[in-house]
Amino acid sequence: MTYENILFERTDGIAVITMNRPRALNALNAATIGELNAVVDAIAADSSIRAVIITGAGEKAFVAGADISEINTVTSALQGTQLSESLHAVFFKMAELPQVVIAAINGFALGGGFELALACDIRLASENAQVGLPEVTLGLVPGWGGALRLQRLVGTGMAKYLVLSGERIKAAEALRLGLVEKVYPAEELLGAAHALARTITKNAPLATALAKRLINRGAEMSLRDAVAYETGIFGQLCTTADCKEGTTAFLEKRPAVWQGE
Ligand code: DAK
Repeated sequence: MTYENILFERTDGIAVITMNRPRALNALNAATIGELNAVVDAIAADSSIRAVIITGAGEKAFVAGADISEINTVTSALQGTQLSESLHAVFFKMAELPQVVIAAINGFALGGGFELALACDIRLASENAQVGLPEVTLGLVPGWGGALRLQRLVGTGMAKYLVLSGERIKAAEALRLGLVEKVYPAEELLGAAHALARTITKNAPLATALAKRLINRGAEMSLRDAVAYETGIFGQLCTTADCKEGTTAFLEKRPAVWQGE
């Protein structure tokens, strides 16, 4: 399947989603959101894909936000609500994927673009990247979960600082604040994302899928409930063929061969 605003490639178990509207710095219009939804569905249905990388076409932007010319035409609260819900649904589907989703932020990730990166599991950035939530400069609040994911990622004070100021944060500062996990020279970013994807996919597939789910669900629970949830997952993994294989391979001083069972 080909898409108008997204490039979607699969190689050696790693899928790369490239947001591809460079004339608008890859801004998210309704058509692109529909395509992203279809791509995420395709990934969910393809167990040969073990990891996902999301990046932006061109050298300037990951995604420069929602398409401002489209937002400008929204005339009713219902239309705005539907626009909001459309991407919420995609982001929750991404969270439910067993595959890790890595954002390779190769330039501006602003507004909806930063919200997309925040909905990914891990954020890597190029040295020229800039992130921010400038919605208040347009008379809006982040409408795709950005303020709330940011609050969970870096705390209430920093979330308020970033959302209320609308300030753009350069990569080095974003790293210091915990908005991104690693920063690389621009020409090394995609290679680093692939290397991280390969590192993760060398590990036991059920364990990595359930580790992602544990951290995602655990973030929504009290610590007491979260550790009870962890105990269930841990017990479940102890009975898998992969746990037997992983521990046996260690004792036999050989690499493990995973079955995903
Ligand atoms: N939408 C549409 N076009 C955009 C765009 C965007 N977000 N960002 C850039 N472009 C277009 C520019 O208009 C320009 O088009 P032409 O003039 O060449 O036709 C082209 O991309 C190149 O951009 P610039 O010429 O501006 O490039 P510069 O290097 O000078 O500046 C920049 C780069 C990223 C600093 C600048 O383009 C910029 O400030 N862009 C806008 C950033 C921004 O404010 N993004 C939107 C954040 S608000 C909602 C849910 C969510 C949202 C809204 C509603 N509902 C549920 C209703 C989310 C809102 C947001 O994302």
